[in-house]
Amino acid sequence: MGADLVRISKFISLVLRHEPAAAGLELDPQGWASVDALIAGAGRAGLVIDRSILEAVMAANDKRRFEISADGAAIRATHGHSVAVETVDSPLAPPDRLLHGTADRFLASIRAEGLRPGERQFVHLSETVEMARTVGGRHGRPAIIVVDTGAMARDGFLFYRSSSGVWLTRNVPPAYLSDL
Ligand code: HQG
Repeated sequence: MGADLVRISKFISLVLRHEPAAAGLELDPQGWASVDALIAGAGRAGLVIDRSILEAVMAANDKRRFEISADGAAIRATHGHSVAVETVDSPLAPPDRLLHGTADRFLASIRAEGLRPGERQFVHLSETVEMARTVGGRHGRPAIIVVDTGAMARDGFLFYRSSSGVWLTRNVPPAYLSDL
């Protein structure tokens, strides 16, 4: 992705996940915002975008971070929210295990406390080692933790899969964690 598209993608992530007011937007309860309002708000913030640029950002996105509604009028982030919106549908049975990518300096605390969502609404879990390593590498030297999602599901924890393919759950107690 070119530098401009990355800047635009980061701005859209910021407003659709964390700070809609930064673009003068309001999110509906499911996290949707008006595409026209987003384009106008980005312009006021100094980022000139239009629908074709928006489509280029979405196409260049390795992770499908955003989705556009069927009628083309609304856009929302698929994962990563700190604002409380209901972007997930029904809970889904997870695979037997999933992975969490983190930085090695967090491991001691994670083993003691479990995985917490921090600023976000959910703990984010990955299906592949490759994805977990990428997620963890954003924070430092990557480390990968195995989550016994099968046991969690049997114990009543709920899981959701975002349309970006990221698994989401509210928290993971330490008993369900092990090393890769
Ligand atoms: C860590 C990106 C200490 C956790 C990614 C993580 C993802 C703890 C950090 C999505 C802890 C939070 C989310 C504990 C968790 N003690 N550290 N008890 N529990 N942590 O960024 O999962 O590219 O909020 O391991 O790909 O890294 O933006 O979460 O390292 O899907 O589309 O606290 O964001 O997506 O960091 O990333 P984050 P995350 P995008």
